[in-house]
Amino acid sequence: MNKKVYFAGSIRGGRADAALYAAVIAHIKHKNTVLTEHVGDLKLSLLERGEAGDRAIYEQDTAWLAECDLVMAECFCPSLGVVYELAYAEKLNKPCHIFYRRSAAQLSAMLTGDPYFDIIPYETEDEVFSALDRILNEN
Ligand code: 6K6
Repeated sequence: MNKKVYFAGSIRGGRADAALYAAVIAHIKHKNTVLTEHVGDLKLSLLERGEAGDRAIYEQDTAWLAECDLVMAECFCPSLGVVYELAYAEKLNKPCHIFYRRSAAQLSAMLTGDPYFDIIPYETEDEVFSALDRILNEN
């Protein structure tokens, strides 16, 4: 089944992993829909505000969180926006899958301590893709 995926990744929190976001988004898009493609935009600068202001970004992103079937978040770069989105999605009872690079990132206890979240440690991009396929093929 084609699922609507809300992919969350750092923007103002830092773009060190932007190429990974782009690869993950391209992978998901083979068979599913990604509502938040801009997160993988490699040309996006840290100060980018887009054509819309912050209020419009908030309105659009919370509408997409309400519309999506599931949330996938990459948490290598600590991002206030991503953590906000995860808490918001939990309130909406959306399934939330959190990826983080085992050797490079320490997740907040507020994420790892919350049994609602599916936490997926990885080391290689291939591990990310197989976990994504498993999740997207469920149900
Ligand atoms: C225009 C083109 C690309 O980005 C823009 C403008 N900025 C944003 N547009 C849409 N969503 C955003 C934007 N800035 C942050 N977000 C949301 O917050 C995304 O869904 C990310 O998952 C998350 C990143 O938060 P920060 O705190 O790292 O910026």
